[in-house]
Amino acid sequence: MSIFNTGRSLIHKSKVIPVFYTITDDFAPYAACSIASIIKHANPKKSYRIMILYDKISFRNYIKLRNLVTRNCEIQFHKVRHSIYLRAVIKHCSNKVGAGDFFSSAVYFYRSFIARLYPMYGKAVYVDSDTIFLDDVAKLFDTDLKGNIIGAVVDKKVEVVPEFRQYVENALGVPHKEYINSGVLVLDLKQLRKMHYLSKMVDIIEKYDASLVAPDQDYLNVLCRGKILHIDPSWNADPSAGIKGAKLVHFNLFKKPWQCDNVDGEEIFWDAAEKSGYYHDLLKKKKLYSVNDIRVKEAQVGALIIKAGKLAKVKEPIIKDL
Ligand SMILES: [Mn+2]
Repeated sequence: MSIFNTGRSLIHKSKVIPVFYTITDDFAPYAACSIASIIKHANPKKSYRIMILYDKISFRNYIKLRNLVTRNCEIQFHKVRHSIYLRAVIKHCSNKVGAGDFFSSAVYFYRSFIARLYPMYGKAVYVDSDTIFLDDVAKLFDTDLKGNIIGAVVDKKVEVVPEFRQYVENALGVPHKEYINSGVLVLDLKQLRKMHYLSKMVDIIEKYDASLVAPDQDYLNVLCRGKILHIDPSWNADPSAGIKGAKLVHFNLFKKPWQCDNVDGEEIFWDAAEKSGYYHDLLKKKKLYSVNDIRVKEAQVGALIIKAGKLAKVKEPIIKDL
């Protein structure tokens, strides 16, 4: 734990709802919007603990995030220290930089560290920073996992993009209707510890050093296959597939309301942004976001789809012998 903790731990551990974010400094404004949306829909009779796992964070961002604390919603910060596992992940990621990978930061892998870093919790929720809640996260936390290791929503992008679909089926050996998006997760931490999830994942990383499309998400799908509860899609609604009745909107991958206009659900984002402490920062940033930036991003997404298409041509799954 770091000096950044709020220091008030009035909330009893067994009753608290732990919600994890994993960020690097750039993600702080979006995480703040998501956290503001949790607070907006929080049940006053319940207690929430937002855990922010980070690699680096500026003092300004720390103060701004910390300012979101309320009576029943505390915020804790945790700088993830280097361990043998993290070193392996960082080494793997550094090999991939420049290969057109979106997910070349070790921070994307931090969600895989939660079970190991927090032996005091049996269950937790993980959410990406590019999400906005429209309902109480406690309801998501209360999902009965029915003996499964994780609860998550089937990935819409895989359904929609043929290259992604072929990639998960051929390269990962996961039926596309089973492949989940890892942006919203209900985690059975006890089971993740019991199966030694982190060391298993690191073993695979070291053994194959594979260049995948969405590494941490792909590993989660492969390692937990058959033990994943598919939860209601309204808990991870993708604007490109419609957000009617959504309990959580996930501005995943393609279009972000803080970069482009006319994104489905943008008013939901800006509404949360107003309470995040970053409203003016975000508006300013959006104005500076150029047509060229949008083109670069589209080219990156295009490259990722091409990569998926290439990897889909393999004769057998890349990762075998789990
Ligand atoms: Mn996301």
